[in-house]
Amino acid sequence: TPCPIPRPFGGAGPRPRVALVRGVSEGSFLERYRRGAEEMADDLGIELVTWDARGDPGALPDLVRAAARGGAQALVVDHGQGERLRSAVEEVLAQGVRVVAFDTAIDHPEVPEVEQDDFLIGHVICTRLAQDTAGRAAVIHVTADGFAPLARRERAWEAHRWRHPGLREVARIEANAANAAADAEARVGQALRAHPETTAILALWDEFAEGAVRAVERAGLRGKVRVYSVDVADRDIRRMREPGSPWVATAATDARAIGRLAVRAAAALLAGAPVERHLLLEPRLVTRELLVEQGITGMEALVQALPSLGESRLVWPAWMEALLISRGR
Ligand code: SR1
Repeated sequence: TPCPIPRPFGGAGPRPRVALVRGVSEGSFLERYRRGAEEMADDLGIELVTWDARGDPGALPDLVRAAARGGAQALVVDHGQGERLRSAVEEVLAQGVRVVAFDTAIDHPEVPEVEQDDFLIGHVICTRLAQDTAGRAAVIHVTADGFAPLARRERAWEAHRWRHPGLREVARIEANAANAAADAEARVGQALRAHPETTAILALWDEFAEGAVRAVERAGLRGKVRVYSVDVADRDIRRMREPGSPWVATAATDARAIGRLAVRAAAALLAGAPVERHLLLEPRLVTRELLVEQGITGMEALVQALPSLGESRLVWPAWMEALLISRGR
């Protein structure tokens, strides 16, 4: 029997409208997230509109309200600060608007949260750092304040420092999320001058890693300081593959899969389908060695080599697959 496609999908009416309300949009990883969300919306016949706070968490609550006033039936909100956002989210929920969070701890029973399993991401990259250095390293740690994924990754770093007392944090940098790579480059450069004993940099966002790599190269420290990071994108792969690159490993999911999952979760809520509260994507370790040895030059080849980075199996109700088939996708 054919699978019925629920309203507001598949009928003759106007396309359902979903808003991507972005706290942070800077960098290759989050650009790939946007493209993934757009593709999934297109596949499902959703009109996707974007609102962008450009790294200013204070602007996000008003954008949530504006997106609802603009007619969005569901929102995907990323990189907000839960306590600052909660009342705006509760207001729009009360108006019947559905909400999905990505990298935002809203902590509301009606709001599913998409996450890259950030404790695990932190664990995976810190394990590699500890293994490569036999548990002894002088580490510059680059993060930013006020972002749930970074706070979770940092917890893993704290646990690893407890586990390996020889991992010493010589500097903790809180870089500016609105100007991430350039700010990280400048501040890592200063930290390298202040701490010439540094042997590793732990950068909890690939934008910070990009800045850290430039700082290491500028300081002529290739071969002495290694960079460990989170996230992967085409630009990162190119950087990691450069001869003698200090960027040796990153722990990541594919941002495209995140964008696609977030939009499917919004679509499922719109159709009245249940969605799990915590939608966790599985991260993988990507090493420079793997990229060079397997000749991987971009994200599509990386996903082929590590298929668990590809499309998530989460939130695929039967009607959604039927809808895609009916739309020739
Ligand atoms: C400012 S938070 C940056 C992080 O958000 C995305 O989840 C990426 O993983 C990035 O590391």
